[in-house]
Amino acid sequence: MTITYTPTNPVWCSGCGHYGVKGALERAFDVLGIQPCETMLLTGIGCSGSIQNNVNAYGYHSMHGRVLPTATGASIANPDLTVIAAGGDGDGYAIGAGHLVHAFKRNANVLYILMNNAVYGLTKGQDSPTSGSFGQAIADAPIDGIAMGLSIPGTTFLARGFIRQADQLNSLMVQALEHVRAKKGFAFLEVLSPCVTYHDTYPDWNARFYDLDADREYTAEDRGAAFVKTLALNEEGKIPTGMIYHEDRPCFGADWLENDSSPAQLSAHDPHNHRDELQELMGRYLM
Ligand SMILES: Cc1ncc(C[n+]2csc(CCOP(=O)(O)OP(=O)(O)O)c2C)c(N)n1
Repeated sequence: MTITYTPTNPVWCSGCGHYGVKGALERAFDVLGIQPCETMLLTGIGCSGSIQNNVNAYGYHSMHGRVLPTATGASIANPDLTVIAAGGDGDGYAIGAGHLVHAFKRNANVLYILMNNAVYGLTKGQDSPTSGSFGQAIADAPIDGIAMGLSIPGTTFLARGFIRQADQLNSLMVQALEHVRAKKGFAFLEVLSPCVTYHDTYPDWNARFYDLDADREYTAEDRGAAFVKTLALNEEGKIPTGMIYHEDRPCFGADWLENDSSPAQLSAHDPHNHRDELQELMGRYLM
């Protein structure tokens, strides 16, 4: 039987930054020769989350804020998959913030693309945890996901792209996918992806982004220096983009992957080994 899959057209508004994220991801698949059959894209809920409908890969639309534990599970269950999680700033920095902290700490082999538009787009324009970053007169201070990641010793890949800086974004996407393909763990790529309908941050972000890749004095291999630089730029009202920090460390579960006993350990959790219990359990809820 031949299975054909035709991705549908995105439902995003004309001018939405999320088109740029989708384009960069698909271009990176091409550059690295990554096939749909070896790739899984999981998302949260939001305009950002709907990227899952439109990229040719295995997909799973998770609950709002819950994409990271779901993606971690997929990556552990099938280490051969290239697992990508995606969602918005509401998804990752508000309801899912606790999961993000633990994903940073755990270093499971997942690429997480956080599409930051500084607004709740799908629910039509409420303030998000990053809304303050455009200088609105609101009481909350904005969350900086990169600074948060730098403060957690387990992080191995922290980068920020801007869809107006397409070459840099394409390069960061390739580097992030290479990180997970090499089983180095959690790659966090925040993308500044403006929402032209409810909160057009293009002018503000155009004026404030600071390309760290172009700063010859900067090295992305020193966590302390990265932290100092990020906070100093934030103080000046700048938003650092580029490769901000990376480190080589084995991913969560790397010892299982290298250890011959790993298939036995994993098969103990194989649902097929528990078919009867599973059916009995499902029966209880399907009455
Ligand atoms: C548990 C739960 N709480 C709240 C919602 C409502 N909700 C759906 S999307 C969303 C926020 C979307 O904003 P963001 O994650 O930033 O993504 P965007 O739409 O801006 O891309 C909210 C609050 C929900 N679907 N589920």
